[in-house]
Amino acid sequence: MKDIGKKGMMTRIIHAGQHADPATGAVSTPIYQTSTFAFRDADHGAACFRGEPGYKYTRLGNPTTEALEHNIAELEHGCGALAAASGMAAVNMVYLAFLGQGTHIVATDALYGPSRMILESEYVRFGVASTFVDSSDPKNVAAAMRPDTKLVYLETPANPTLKLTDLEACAEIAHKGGALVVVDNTFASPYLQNPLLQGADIVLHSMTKFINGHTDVVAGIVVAKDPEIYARLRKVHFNFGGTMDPHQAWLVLRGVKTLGLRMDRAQDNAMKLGAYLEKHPKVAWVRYPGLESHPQYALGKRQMRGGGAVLSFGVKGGLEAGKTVINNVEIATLAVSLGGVETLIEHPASMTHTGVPIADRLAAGISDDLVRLAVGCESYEDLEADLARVLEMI
Ligand code: LCS
Repeated sequence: MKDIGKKGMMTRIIHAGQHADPATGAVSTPIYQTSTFAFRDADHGAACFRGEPGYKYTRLGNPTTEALEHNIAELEHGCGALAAASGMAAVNMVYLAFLGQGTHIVATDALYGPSRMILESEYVRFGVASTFVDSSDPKNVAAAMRPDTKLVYLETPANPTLKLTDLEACAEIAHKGGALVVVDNTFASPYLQNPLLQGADIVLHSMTKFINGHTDVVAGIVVAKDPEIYARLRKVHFNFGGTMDPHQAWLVLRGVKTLGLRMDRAQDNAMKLGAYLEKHPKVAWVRYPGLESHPQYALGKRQMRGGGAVLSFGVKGGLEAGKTVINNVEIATLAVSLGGVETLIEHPASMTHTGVPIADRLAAGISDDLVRLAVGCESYEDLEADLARVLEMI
């Protein structure tokens, strides 16, 4: 493997964890589409199962999937990564590895809907208690800590409020209380933020979003900071079985190579659109970490390398007027998800976050009028003209 640890970000994205295929010299990692691997003899099989290097069975490791895991582990500055069938499989890998009867988790209140719902509706059946707080103020995290708190689970920027959480401050609080810090880094991607360098112990992604970037794969990954955490996650992951298929891994590997190019472009579009919307007379409010109007602009500057490519806004006239926007845009597509090359628009209160009880949703800042715009890589003028046209319809 090439030593690219100290190289520039674009070089690292393209080369991290990659090497020409040892069997053929293929530069693009081949898709090892096999469920199992032949052993040379009985002793070789036994050695592989004892933990010596060698592939055994695709759920327990596959060269294509590992090429992706090595890439993301390197980009996130972790010791190892585990690719998962979906972002939710990644979230559950972490919950299952560290939560159980009599344990407690403190989490950001504005999490992606199902990451929160599954704690409230399923893990509670197994004796896991959860407290959701506005983690944008670390004091709220400190106040929620209990002697049985095992995880502090943070999403920053949060979906869809774009609130930021101070990772260093929260990591200090969590570690003092004996808990591990997990960060869902989906919105920033490793291109813009590296939580493991800011005190986190585990970072995870829905790779369905920016890492893959082409709206054609559902996938997730978990990266561990140290080998002990990695070993615990690995054991749970391999036995619960939410692992990644080699073909899926290959698609994501192809997507990640352009992460920096796509992110630069989408972020530039998002910044310009945010500034445009902020000045528009029909727009009530805009939330985007790259704008000075964001209440945590200074924190974003410190902890991220850019504001990302998702923004939320409300129009004057509330939900009904917002629906006029959502229903009439032509370049932006009305669809959930984000992080692809195409711009998507959605209404979290009735779509991605509909399962969160109304009072909790409102308390987390996910208002009825919130429209989420996941900005893509189109020509900026077309995106602005599209919004300008529909805003005139209100
Ligand atoms: N974490 C975050 C921050 C997410 O936004 C999502 C999906 C997940 C985890 C789960 O990942 P998945 O299993 O879907 O790969 N977010 C979605 C969204 O905002 N719209 O549609 C899906």
